[in-house]
Amino acid sequence: MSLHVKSREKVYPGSGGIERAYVPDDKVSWDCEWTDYSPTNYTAPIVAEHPVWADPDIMGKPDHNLKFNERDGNINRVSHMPKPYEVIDGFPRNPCGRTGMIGRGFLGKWGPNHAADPIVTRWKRNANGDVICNQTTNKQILQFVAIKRKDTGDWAIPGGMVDAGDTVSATLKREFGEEAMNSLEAPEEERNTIEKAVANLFRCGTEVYRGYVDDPRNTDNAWMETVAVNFHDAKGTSVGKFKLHAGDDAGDVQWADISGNISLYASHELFISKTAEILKAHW
Ligand code: RP5
Ligand code: MG
Ligand code: MG
Repeated sequence: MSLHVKSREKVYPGSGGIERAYVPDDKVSWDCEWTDYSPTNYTAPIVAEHPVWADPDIMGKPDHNLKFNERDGNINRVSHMPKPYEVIDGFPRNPCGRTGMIGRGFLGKWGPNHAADPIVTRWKRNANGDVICNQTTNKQILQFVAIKRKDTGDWAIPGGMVDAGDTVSATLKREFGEEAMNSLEAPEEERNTIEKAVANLFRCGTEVYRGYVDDPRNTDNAWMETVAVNFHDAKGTSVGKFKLHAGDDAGDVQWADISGNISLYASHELFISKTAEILKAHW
């Protein structure tokens, strides 16, 4: 992962204008000493209220009993990064460096907040069903299911948090069903057909990425990590033929053409570019 950028964006999303301290590129690394570093302390009120999906507040409580870098009950606090993250004075420290903010912002967990990202793809076809190639690269054009996030308005992969005790594979399926097919609101019979097709396609995926996400909600003490998996409907006869319905935290949904010009939420461009490379598609 190159230097995180979105994790340093000035205005913290959804906070009503809370600003991070400015962190220049050469001060991102914790190895660079910075005695005057004065990050903003922000934890969103909804997180501070300690809902079931969030940890308790450990600010001013260095003797807390959260177990970092290990499985803590049914919460996975182990990072996907190659090394365990540092814990300084009882606080986990962002493995990719400074963000200009301490606390948890909108993230529930101290340390890694685990997500899963389903990248569902099909080939772009014309009305006759023939696959379309890009005229310059002569490579087949890939499409993926993109949702428009309600929080930032960015187009994104329909990913979601791995709930405590849940598996990555269950999360991939659930989030795709909720955000892109709106299976929650579909009539029961239709829901069954959709769920069967999704379950079939999701039986065999290709892991595209595992690690840190440059998410605009990251802080020095809480950050997003994900496992992104590609499920490719090569013939376009499975999930590729269903009508998409945005649901949950998605405001809109579409089959989006994949190319190097695409602009997406967090590090999602990186995951999509890796998918295009694996499937030898146009980029
Ligand atoms: C990103 O946030 C992940 O890559 C995933 O797409 C998403 C999970 O958060 P929510 O969609 O649940 O807000 O960092
Ligand atoms: Mg969701
Ligand atoms: Mg989501």
